[in-house]
Amino acid sequence: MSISFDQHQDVIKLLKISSGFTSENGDPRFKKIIHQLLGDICRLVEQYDISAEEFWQAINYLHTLGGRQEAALLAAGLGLEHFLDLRDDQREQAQGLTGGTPRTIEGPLYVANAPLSEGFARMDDGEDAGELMWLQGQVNDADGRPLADAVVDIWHANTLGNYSFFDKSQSDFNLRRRVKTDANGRYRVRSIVPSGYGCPPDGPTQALLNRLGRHGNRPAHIHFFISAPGHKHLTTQINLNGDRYLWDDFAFATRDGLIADPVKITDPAIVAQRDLPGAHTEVSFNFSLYPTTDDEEQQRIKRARALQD
Ligand code: MBD
Ligand code: FE
Repeated sequence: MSISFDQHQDVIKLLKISSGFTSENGDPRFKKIIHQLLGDICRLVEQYDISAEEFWQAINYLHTLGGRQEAALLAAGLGLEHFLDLRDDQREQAQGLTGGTPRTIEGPLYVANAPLSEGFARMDDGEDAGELMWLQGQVNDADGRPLADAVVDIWHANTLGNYSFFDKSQSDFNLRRRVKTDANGRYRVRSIVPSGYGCPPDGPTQALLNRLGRHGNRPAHIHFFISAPGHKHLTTQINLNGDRYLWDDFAFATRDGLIADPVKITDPAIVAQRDLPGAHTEVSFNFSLYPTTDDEEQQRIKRARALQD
C-alpha cells in the first residue's frame, strides 16, 4: 500500500523548511519557485521509482555539465531557449507587432566586443581555405525605411562547424565582426561559408541526446544581433537553404522567414566590383526592426557571455 507523496506530512514539512517558508529572510517569489521545483523532483522520484544510484548519477551529470560549460548548450538542445522565443513572440503578437524579422535563439557561442567597422568587414583570417562568401543586406525600420548606423553583430562557425574563442585553434575574433550600416542601411561582409555545428561527441549534452535517441546537429547558420537607436534589439540567425539539417535542427532555431538561399556568383564584373579573388557564394538578407522607446528593449537581454579583451 503506497501513500501518495502529498500525504506524507514529514515530506511536506521538509520541503517547507528547505524552501525557506519558515524563515523571515530571503525572496518570497524565489522561495515559491524552489518549493515547486523540489516538490516536482520528489514526485518524479516517486512516480518513476528513481533509485538512489540513479539520483546520484543525475547529480554527477550536473557536475559534468557545469565542468564542461555545456549548461547553455543543453538548454538549447532541450528546446528551452526556443520556448523563450515562443513566449516573446506571443507577447509581441498581443501588442499587435507583426511583420518584423523573426527572432531566434542566441545559442551559447557569442563573444562580446568583436571588431567594429563601417559598412564592410572581412570576417575570416584567411587560415581556413573554405568557400568564399559575400554576405550582404539592409537593416530597415518597420516601414521599410533604411536605418543608417545600425550595428550588425555577426558570428558564425568555420568549415569544421567550430567557433573562435571556444575553438582555441582559431585566431581571436575569427568569423566575428560588428558592422555599422552605411547611409543606405547596408552591411557587407566578406567571409567563408560556414558548416553546420555538431555537439561535442564526448560531452554531456550529446550523452543526454543519445539517451533520447536524438542527434546533436545544427544546419549551417549565421548569427546576428541587430541594434539601432529607437528600435527593438533583434537576436536572430539565418539558415542556409539546402542543408540536410535545415528542418531538423537539434536546437530548434530554424524558422520560416529566416532561410537564405546561397547564390553562386561567377560574373567577373561582380567579382571585381566586390574586390573578391574569384567566384563566390552570395548570401543576401535584410532585417526589419520594430520601433520602441523602451531603453531595455533596445538592449540585448542580460546573460553571462564570453568576454574577450
Ligand atoms: C551553435 O552554433 C548554436 O548556434 C546553438 C544554438 C547551439 C549550439 C551551437
Ligand atoms: Fe551557432
